[in-house]
Amino acid sequence: MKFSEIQKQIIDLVKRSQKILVLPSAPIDGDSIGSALSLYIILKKLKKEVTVVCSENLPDVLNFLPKIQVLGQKLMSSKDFIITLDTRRVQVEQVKSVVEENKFHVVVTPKEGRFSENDITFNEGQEEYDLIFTVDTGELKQLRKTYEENMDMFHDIPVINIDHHISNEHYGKINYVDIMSAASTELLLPLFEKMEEEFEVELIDEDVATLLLTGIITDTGSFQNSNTTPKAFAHAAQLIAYGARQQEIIQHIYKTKELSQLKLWGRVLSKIQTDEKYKIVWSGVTQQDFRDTESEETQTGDIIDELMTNAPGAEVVLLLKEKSNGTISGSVRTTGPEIDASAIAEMFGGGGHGRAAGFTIKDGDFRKHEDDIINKIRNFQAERLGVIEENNENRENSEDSAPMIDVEKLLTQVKEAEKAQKAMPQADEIKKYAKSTGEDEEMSNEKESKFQFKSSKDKTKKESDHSKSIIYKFED
Ligand SMILES: [Mn+2]
Repeated sequence: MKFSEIQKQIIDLVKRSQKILVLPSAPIDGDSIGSALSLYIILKKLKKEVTVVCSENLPDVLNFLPKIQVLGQKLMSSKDFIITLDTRRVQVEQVKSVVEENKFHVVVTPKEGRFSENDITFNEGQEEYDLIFTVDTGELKQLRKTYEENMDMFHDIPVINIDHHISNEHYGKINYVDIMSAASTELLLPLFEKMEEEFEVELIDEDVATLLLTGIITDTGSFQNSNTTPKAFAHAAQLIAYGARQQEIIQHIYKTKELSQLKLWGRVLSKIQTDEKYKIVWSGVTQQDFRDTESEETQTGDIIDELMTNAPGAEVVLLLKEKSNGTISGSVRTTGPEIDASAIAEMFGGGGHGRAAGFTIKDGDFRKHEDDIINKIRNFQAERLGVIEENNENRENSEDSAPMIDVEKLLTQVKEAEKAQKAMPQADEIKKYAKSTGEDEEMSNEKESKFQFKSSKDKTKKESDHSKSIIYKFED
């Protein structure tokens, strides 16, 4: 079936539905939540009741997204029995429950006035919805608890499945699935445009455009992954023309994280030590390092892998981390299947997999343990490599071969990246700048990307048609 026909079917079903449930896949990413929230805005504009639920936590970096506050974590389950009070007439002051033998009382205290029997309705959880949208969800299992706890609902209520995963199981009543799309939001854009025509209302605003662009940017790794098609670029350009706040997305999702990560990476590099003979590369981060670089303990997860890829000559890569709870944790990576990382971690009471493992040492005196740990790993390697122990002098002098890791080069890269990062105008400055340009300034959007650094409070009005050249007018 042609996509235009599927879109038509979706629109027909939306017309016939009033209470709509929108479900992004878990874990939440920019595409799943961008799809879900843009649908929320569109359906609200069409005067529908809309609920968005995901049982998993939202990553902090996505907190800036418009309408993020509507995301709920739990669906009223099909087993729930719901007593609903109509509060248009009388407001609720307090609710408590009293248990008696064979009776359970719900006591509702009104703010003012009195509740009557007519204010009460009874509902069973799932009967509420008449349409479900799943977005960016290859199989229903990916909805995790929302699916596990409400399986019946997915049989009883029509499902519209909007997705781009190659593994999509076509479980919907309508399956709007295109594996050639870089993101699910890419599929929503033409659907929303068709809805605009059909319902004869303007639906795609700057918030919707921002949400859709978020999906494309995150799923293509900011247009770096191999799934970045010409169509993805074209859709992104179209969304920017609709007023998508591209710089706001980049700023929140990539830039803020990157600077602290870069600094931490620089710190780890500056403390790198190597043992050429036993092919070990290691470094350590202390609490002081985390404070100095304004980074989080969790950010070392990427760092160990970064170390790995940059030390091809090493066999064992180790990162020691002093944790805030006073313990030391060690992450071990090995560069070949013949070196068992879990065996190394086991020497310190840990474990893991063949190529990646970890351990924790409770008494966290960092310096005291570091030498001891490295010596044990040297012995492990000595045994494995069958190397006859030479004296220390020989070991220190064996610097004629190429280094296992080129720290100098990497440090230069970090410095340059930090410089570039600092040269980037920050969102606050841009806001000020946009304000200082005055009320009546007009500019074309292709002229200067700086003006896309708008906070969500800054209003822009489109003065021309979407497809023609775009002129923005700033209001204060
Ligand atoms: Mn996706």
